[in-house]
Amino acid sequence: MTKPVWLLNGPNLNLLGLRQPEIYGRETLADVVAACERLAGELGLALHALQSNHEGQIVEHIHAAREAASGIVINPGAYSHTSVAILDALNAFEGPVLEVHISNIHRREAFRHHSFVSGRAEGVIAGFGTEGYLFALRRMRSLLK
Ligand code: CA2
Repeated sequence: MTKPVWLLNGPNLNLLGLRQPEIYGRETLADVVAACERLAGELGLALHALQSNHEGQIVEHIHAAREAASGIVINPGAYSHTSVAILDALNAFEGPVLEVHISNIHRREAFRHHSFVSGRAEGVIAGFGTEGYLFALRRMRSLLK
């Protein structure tokens, strides 16, 4: 059986839909995961969704993904801009990695313009709202063919 795609969401993304809708939209994380599960089903992919507010926990999830995931779609949240540890963990993962940002990080504060994860990712999607996760899943399907 094909391994699932892992959808990893980083810190504060559990608050989606509850605050700052002008930046992150009105959908909750549960809504986003449900939409991703629906699309994954249509694409013939299995999906395993996780969210953590803790850098080390995200690193542990990526380690577990080495055996259990075919690919990773990750929104590392603010850790995108700070975490060499998450980059190193992703470098130890052999499958495709796609990075998603709900907002257009390049149009925001300068400290958000650089992502450590982007240097590892096969592709980066930013500024398409929560639809970006769906675009990433479609691309992941192509990469896994
Ligand atoms: O645009 C994105 O997806 C980000 O990864 C979101 C991160 C931010 O630090 C990155 O620069 C860009 C923040 C996620 C915070 O999510 C919230 C959602 C609702 C209310 C408060 C925070």
